Amino acid sequence: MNINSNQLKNFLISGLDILFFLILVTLKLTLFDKSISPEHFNYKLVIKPIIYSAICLIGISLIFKNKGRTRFLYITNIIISLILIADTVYFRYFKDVISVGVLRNGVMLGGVKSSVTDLIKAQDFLYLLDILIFIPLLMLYKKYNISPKISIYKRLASFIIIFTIGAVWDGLSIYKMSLDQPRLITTMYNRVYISKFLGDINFHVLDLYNVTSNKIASLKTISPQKEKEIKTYLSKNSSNTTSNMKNIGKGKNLIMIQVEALQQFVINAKINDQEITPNLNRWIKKSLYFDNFFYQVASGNTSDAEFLTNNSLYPAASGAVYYMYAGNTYSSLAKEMNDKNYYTSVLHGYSEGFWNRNVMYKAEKFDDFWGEKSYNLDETVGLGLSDKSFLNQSLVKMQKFKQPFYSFLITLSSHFPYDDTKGYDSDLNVDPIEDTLTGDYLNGIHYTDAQLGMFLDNLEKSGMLDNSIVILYGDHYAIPKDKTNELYNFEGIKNPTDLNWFQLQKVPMLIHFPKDDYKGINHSYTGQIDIYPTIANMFNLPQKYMLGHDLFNTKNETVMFRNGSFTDGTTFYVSWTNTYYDIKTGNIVPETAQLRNLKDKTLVNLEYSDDILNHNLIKKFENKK
Ligand code: GP9
Ligand code: MN
Repeated sequence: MNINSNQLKNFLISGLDILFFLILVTLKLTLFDKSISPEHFNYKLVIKPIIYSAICLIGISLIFKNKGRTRFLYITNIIISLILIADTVYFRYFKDVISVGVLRNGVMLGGVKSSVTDLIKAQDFLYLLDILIFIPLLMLYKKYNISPKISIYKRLASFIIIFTIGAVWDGLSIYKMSLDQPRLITTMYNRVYISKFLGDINFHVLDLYNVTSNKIASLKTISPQKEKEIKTYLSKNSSNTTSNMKNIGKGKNLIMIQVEALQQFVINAKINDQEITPNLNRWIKKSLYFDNFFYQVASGNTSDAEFLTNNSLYPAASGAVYYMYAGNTYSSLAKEMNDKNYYTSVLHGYSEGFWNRNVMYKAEKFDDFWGEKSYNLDETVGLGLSDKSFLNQSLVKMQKFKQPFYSFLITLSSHFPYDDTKGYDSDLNVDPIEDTLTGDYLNGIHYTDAQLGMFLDNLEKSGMLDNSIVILYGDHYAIPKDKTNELYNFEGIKNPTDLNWFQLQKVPMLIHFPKDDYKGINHSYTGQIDIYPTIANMFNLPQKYMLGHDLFNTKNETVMFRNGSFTDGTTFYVSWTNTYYDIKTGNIVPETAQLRNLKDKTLVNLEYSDDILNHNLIKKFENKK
């Protein structure tokens, strides 16, 4: 079919609005990506998903008649420009992009010390410059609007074809990222990364999709009977028959330290006759130490650990609570400590938006979140601000806090893949496992151990420990499953079973009391979910909606995991093989009625926890009071 030049000219003019939209939107989104990650920017990585997302929008525009199409593209272009300006300004302060959660929880720039006007720069409005191009184009277009009337059927057909092409290509880009970063798309733990590698439109579409699907899940009604059943279970679960250690924290500060990737196998362990964690070993001797304490995180990883210890509820089965349920009401540790006139804050020297923390901490009612912006980033070790500088600067902050306070500190430097050997400057001889992940990890945790020792010693010297209770624990494993053989070799475990693996999934947990009181070792099988009820008993806080147990007043040693596995201290149930192991002998044992009952109870606990989150039940329970 030969197209004469006149027809070609008409075709190009009639499609000018589409062409301009595609070029300008691609350019703006690419420039935005460069602005949020100048150091690692590679347009080749992001240009395709950006174009695919623009093609989807163009596909939608084809539904409209010509003038309507141009108007749709014009308005869409303005909206994209405004989103880019807002994300640019937000990124300038939070090093993050805006999400629905940020808007919903009002974590905008309101609390920003420097006013928003200081953050907006004239060049930000360059994103709107093309609108001026569009206006003349519109005039030209109206003048030469020679495009033939296109029937609704043809318009629908072109919408379906073009939108489908764009959506399939875009979907493949998103799927590829989900393979490279398995948890990222569902947990959205690093919004900047998604925006950087998929383009800002795709990020916001994914964010909207996640929020909408969570909203739909929560629309499923829950029967009043089920609500009552959960409420009754919760009140029974936290009723104590004894009152050991009750209210011993009255008027005292609470300092809770969550240590990045502190896995228990390093405690009191040596390599080449050197202690790996000499400082923690020393402080464990001055504290009450729980040597059968398990992490219970799921795909929310670090943020799940925080959620467990501050709310005593289970993490989400998939995705991250910190992202999916940041709009819920919680009876969190911070909220209940606030009600006791404590000053509550989180201290973590990393980007405020990572794991949606700045949004979630507002929901948990922390008075303040001292994030990366509140620290002098004078030294980097591992993922960001060094533990040494973070802890030294945090001590200075804490000495100014109104007392009594609850301070929740989260360390960072001992973060996977533990390869900052220069920063760790470790004196540990890890031969013959140097150049392995485990060898690198030992150097990393040896570094963090030294900083924790310095911090605790300084707290002691400052006299702050005379009136503070300190809880320190690890957030999750350090050696991932695909490197477990290194760990078995290090531990000298031959022919490992799932029981060996599970027994290695412990993290240290210590509680230090003034004057080193109550020190010793507690062998009870416990988990992160039990920390909050234990604190609640010590500080006389209400224990209303907790699924964990107060470790000083419970016989219950059941530790339940998100995947349905559990242990009662005698037997370990591994859900993925439906197998029971006797902990003492390591042998596989048959299911008994009691074990069956515990298996069912684990699933009930997980179900209740999911219902509490999906239906925002704490808000309902509080409103009915
Ligand atoms: C970042 C740090 C790491 O803030 O907490 O989180 P993780 O990758 O361990 O979940
Ligand atoms: Mn972590």
